[in-house]
Amino acid sequence: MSTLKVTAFPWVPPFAQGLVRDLRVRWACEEAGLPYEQVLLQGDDQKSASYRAKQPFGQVPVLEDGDFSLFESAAIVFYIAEKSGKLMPAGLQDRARTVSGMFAALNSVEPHITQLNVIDLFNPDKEWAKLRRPEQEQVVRGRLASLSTWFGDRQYWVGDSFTIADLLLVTVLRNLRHTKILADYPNLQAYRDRGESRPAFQRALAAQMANFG
Ligand SMILES: N[C@@H](CCC(=O)N[C@@H](CS)C(=O)NCC(=O)O)C(=O)O
Repeated sequence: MSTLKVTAFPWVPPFAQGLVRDLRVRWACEEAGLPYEQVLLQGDDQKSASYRAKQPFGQVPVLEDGDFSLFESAAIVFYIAEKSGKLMPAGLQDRARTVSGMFAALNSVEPHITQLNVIDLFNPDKEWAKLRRPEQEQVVRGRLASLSTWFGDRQYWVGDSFTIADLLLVTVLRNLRHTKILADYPNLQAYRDRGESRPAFQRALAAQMANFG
């Protein structure tokens, strides 16, 4: 059996360190007990035709499993769950709930947080960003309030088992770390903390951060 390989960056700016999406893949591998190696992109690797053939947008992560390669971090963690038989519950309906959680994380929550981060991290001094920020924070808060109400006192998205829905949603919520917003939704903050305190997450984070010196 070949060792899985995941692409990553040798350096990113401090605001992105610990958030780059290869973290999701590392975390899934650690949870599933599948060994992996990282492949650091150097120089213009991102722009090369051979890399673009594997990732059309020149981004990380790409997973390679022997001759097979896959892009999109959510598809990759789904593949790792399928391959390992872990991180997904048994049963049609619980599996469907897990997929629902994956889409909720990436389609209903992450885009709004991304918009806030476009303002806070990439354009903090721009006039348009200052004008837009209060409303964008309200949009994020609206999503978190709805999610918090629905989530209630759950431990994880589906029952008591950690799944790839949790893995994705925790990494999405981490993207608010430069703000104090999550503190206003204690059950979501506790959920994020629960995810981050998992030993597999800590190993994954340490492996990504080790690249940044
Ligand atoms: N939807 C993609 C997004 C991948 C993505 O945004 N990767 C970022 C790092 S987190 C990247 O490679 N950025 C560098 C670039 O776009 O040039 C996924 O989930 O895999």
